[in-house]
Parts: sequence; structure tokens; C-alpha cells
Amino acid sequence: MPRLLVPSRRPLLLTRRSALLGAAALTTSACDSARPREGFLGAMERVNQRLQGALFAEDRLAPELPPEEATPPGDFPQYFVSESMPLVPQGWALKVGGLVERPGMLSLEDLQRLPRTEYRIRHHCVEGWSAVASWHGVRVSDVARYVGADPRAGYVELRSFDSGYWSSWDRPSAFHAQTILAYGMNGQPLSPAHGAPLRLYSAVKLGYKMVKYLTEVNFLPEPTGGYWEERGYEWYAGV
Ligand SMILES: Nc1nc2c(c(=O)[nH]1)N[C@H]1C(S)=C(S)[C@@H](COP(=O)(O)O)O[C@H]1N2
Ligand SMILES: [Mo]
Repeated sequence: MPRLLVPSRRPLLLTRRSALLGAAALTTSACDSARPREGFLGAMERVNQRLQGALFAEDRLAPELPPEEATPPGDFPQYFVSESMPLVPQGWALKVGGLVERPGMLSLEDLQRLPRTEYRIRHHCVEGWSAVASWHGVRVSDVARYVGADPRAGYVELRSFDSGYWSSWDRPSAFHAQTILAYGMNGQPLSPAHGAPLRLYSAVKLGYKMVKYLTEVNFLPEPTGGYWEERGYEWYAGV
């Protein structure tokens, strides 16, 4: 069972996307889906990926929100599948691999030396809640350039130390200007509840695509699945 801590005062926003994507999810608890498993990238998923991918505008930025819109930090829901708070493994560093010229381990300091990007936007969980915070970190596209990711790597896979949580993304979404490996939230270092030491954050996908507690990023020629994606949730999951 996924954990959703701090359930108080969470805004139940039924957005168009959650109405479309979350119908099944909303009838069950949390991100647990009653939707029959279609298998990863089944026929419907492929059609969906093509349609949504074709509609995706690489240069379109999600509107940034003013500080007044921020959800009080304690009210921002904290959501992870582990039974207890996932704690940072000793000697943590991010493993970067796949089709890259310079595979290897990047420490938090290495990542923090790369250009910093920060924005305040609204988060949309498929379950129906949304919340606003500012996030800072390094763009996936900047990391890709740093390690020399091959243009044939059309997909990016992200893995976590939280009960094997993971996801994979199409390259245009992963390389969007508002998709970052975040090491901070609301001007502070990431808290354990929100994915310390490093998580994915983005303006262009639903919450479950933003892998927290990162351990590994792989630039791959093929899409792989994901934790919720293998449990019936949509793979593309654009907002
Ligand atoms: N490792 C990991 N990442 C995860 C999850 C998780 O359970 N484990 N939950 C996802 C879901 S469903 C959402 S909505 C967001 C929640 O992020 P938050 O806890 O910072 O609000 O994280 C996503 N990333
Ligand atoms: Mo979510």
C-alpha cells in the first residue's frame, strides 16, 4: 500500500486529467488501480503515447506561480510506497548509465555544480490531489549533456531506493526545460519525505512519473515500464 502522509487539508482538485486518467484510481485507495493490466505499452498505450507525444510542445513552459500560491509546506502531501520512510543509503551517489559517453557515479556536489534551475508550479497526483511548491535542481538535459547522452537514447529510465520504485520517460518530456533532478524544495534541501537526496521533478507529467529517492538514471534506446505503469497506470501520463 502506498503511504500518503499528511492527509489533512489536501485540496481535492478534480482536474481534466485526473478525470480522464484517474477514474479507476479514484474508486480505489491511493494509487492502487482496479484497472485491468494491459501489459506495458500495450496497443492502447502505444496509440496514447503517439497522440500525446504528437501534442507535446517541447518549448511550452508551464505557468510559474507566485509565492502566495504555495501550499503551506506541512500540507504538501508526502507520498511513497515503502512501509517506512526511505532513508538515504550510506555513501549515496547517482549512477548514470545507458547510451552515454561518460557513465559513472555523480555525487550531490557534482550535480550541484551544474547549472541550477528553479520554478514554482502545481503538482498533480493521479489520485486527485494537487499542491504547489518551488523546486530547484539540475535539468535532466544538462545532466545528459554532461555525461554525453547519445541522440539514439530516446528514453530515460529512473530508479529509486524506495521499494524498487521506478519509471521511464520519453526523451522530449525528460529533456523539457522544466524537468529537473531536484535536490531542493521551497528553498531548502529535500526532506526525506519528499525524496531526499534527489528526485525527479517536472511540469509536464503526473506525480507518479516523478521518481523520488533516485539511485540510477539510464539513457536508453527503448522505453521500459514503471512501478505504477506495471499496475495499470498510463505510461505517458502527460499533464
Ligand atoms: N520513489 C518513489 N517516488 C515516487 C513515489 C513513490 O511512492 N516512491 N510516489 C509518486 C507519486 S504517486 C507522487 S504523487 C509523488 C509525490 O511526491 P511528494 O511525496 O513529494 O508529494 O511522488 C512520486 N514519486
Ligand atoms: Mo501520485
